[in-house]
Amino acid sequence: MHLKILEYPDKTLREKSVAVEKFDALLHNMLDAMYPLMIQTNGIGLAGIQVGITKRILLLNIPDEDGEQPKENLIEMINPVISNKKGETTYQEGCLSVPSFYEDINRFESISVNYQDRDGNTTFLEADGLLSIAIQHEHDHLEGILFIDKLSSSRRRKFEKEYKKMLKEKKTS
Ligand code: Y12
Ligand code: CO
Repeated sequence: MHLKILEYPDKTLREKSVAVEKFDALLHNMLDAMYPLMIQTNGIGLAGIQVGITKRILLLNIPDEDGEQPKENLIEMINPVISNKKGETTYQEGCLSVPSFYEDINRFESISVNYQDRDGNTTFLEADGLLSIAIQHEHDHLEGILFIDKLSSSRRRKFEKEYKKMLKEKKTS
């Protein structure tokens, strides 16, 4: 399965992803194809919609203390539901679908997540720190929300200007 990361302002990124009902070989193939793409592009999180798959699936692989991302640390979440949102934290976020742009974003500090694994088994996770931020960022993708939507209107205008310029330069280079 050949996948490509969709980049803003691709309209597909605005679609709402649908719940997974079949935990079959097709789902496994999609997850297996997303993982190497996330690692090759230096990602730590990737949602299905970012590669044009409108299903409620996401991958997370938070770097360890040595900056490594061993595959055993990979978390696959199917149909995640976030609850128990507590506290507030700010982190400079980036997104593979919004290349070369990083901005401070406010999120909940800690969350709980109910989700299914690739075989449909129900799982529960309590998260804080970078994992909590990454889950919230990726979960937003499932709703068609990008981190740039959370910017103040003045920061958003600045972003749109800079991003347009970057796309223009990319085109002519
Ligand atoms: C904290 C904040 C945000 C997340 C969501 C997951 N975000 C990413 O995985 C972002 C990856 C990223 C990688 C880049 O590097 C390359 O594309 C090679 C990058 O650099 C450029 O676009 C030039 C930007 C973002 C989780 C936790
Ligand atoms: Co993203």
